[in-house]
Amino acid sequence: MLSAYMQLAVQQALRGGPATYQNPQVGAVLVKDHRVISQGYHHQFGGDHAEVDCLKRVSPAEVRCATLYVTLEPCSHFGKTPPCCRRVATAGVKRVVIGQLDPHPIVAGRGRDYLKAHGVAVRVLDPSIAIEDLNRHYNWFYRHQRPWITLKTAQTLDGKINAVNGERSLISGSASYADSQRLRAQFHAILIGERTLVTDDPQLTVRLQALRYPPVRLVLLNTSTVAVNKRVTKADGVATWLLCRRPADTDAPLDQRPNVHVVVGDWTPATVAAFCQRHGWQSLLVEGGSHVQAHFVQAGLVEEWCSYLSPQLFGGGSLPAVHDDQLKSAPVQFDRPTVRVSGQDIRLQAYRTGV
Ligand code: AOF
Ligand code: ZN
Repeated sequence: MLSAYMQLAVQQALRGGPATYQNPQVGAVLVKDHRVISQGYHHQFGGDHAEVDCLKRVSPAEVRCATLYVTLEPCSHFGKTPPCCRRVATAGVKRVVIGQLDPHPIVAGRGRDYLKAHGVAVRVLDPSIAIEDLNRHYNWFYRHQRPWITLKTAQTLDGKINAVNGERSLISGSASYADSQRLRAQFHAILIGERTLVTDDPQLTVRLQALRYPPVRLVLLNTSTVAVNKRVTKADGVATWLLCRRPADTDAPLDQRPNVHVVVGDWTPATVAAFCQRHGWQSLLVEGGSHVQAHFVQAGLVEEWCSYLSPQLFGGGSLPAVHDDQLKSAPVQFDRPTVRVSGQDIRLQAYRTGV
């Protein structure tokens, strides 16, 4: 169980939300004589870190001999801001309770060590305490050197994603639409394949909230030609990367669109993950279709499953959410399911066993 103070720090951290982008969500609470004297959080990428936000709200005299509860190890590097561990130690904080160590190689225990070396009492919470959920994607990215990958489907009870092969079908309802928009907002990148591009012509944008760092759009294609008239390549200010297996005869129509990038390569789930890693995209939401989903599952590169199940059946002829021809028998197990009603639909979410 988290202490009440650490729970408060977590609440603070959550206020940062997607605005912290590639930085973690971090919250801090300063306590003296059993009283909370300040709270703060990391508001946005490039902004003050949580400790600084918290410390700047109280007088230097008050800070002396206080205890700081911070959800993440104070940083030890000169980045966009000076190191927090130094700021905390020089402010005279007596004790620091740390929610989790920072897996970023630039910190990785150095913040804790600095504090200890400068006479601050430090306690790091046991990793089994669920504080790590706060920055699941960030933690995964730095521990595994690849993005956290979630597979999302909107499907019928018989596992279908469209009624007629090659035609777009409306499957989930408005509550699930809103929910999937919130899901998208948590990711750095969204991926679809060519068939989904052609059948659905999706925008792949987050439209229900304003985001400073909207997820980039990735599309797996044979050549870029098919994307020229699609909505993902419109100049809407969101970056789109067309991951093509072959060069097109010409990319001229796309050259005029500054947000569109064409990259020809040998694209597999592993090379897509490596591409995301190189760009610092810590999380990838795979949104279809049937073949792309199957390839990612088969490759063992799906950490999380999220399905909106519409209580209807489409029956024969149509494509399943995950194309079974591509799957060897029982390739992946998921567990820890969460199920809830989402308007007319059922939302099912689970994690790959062992994640
Ligand atoms: C903290 N408190 O609130 C955050 C931390 O680019 P910079 O300079 O902002 O540094 C980003 C790194 O600093 C980030 O990857 C993580 O290691 C740490 N973030 N640290 O003590 C904070 N946001
Ligand atoms: Zn910091």
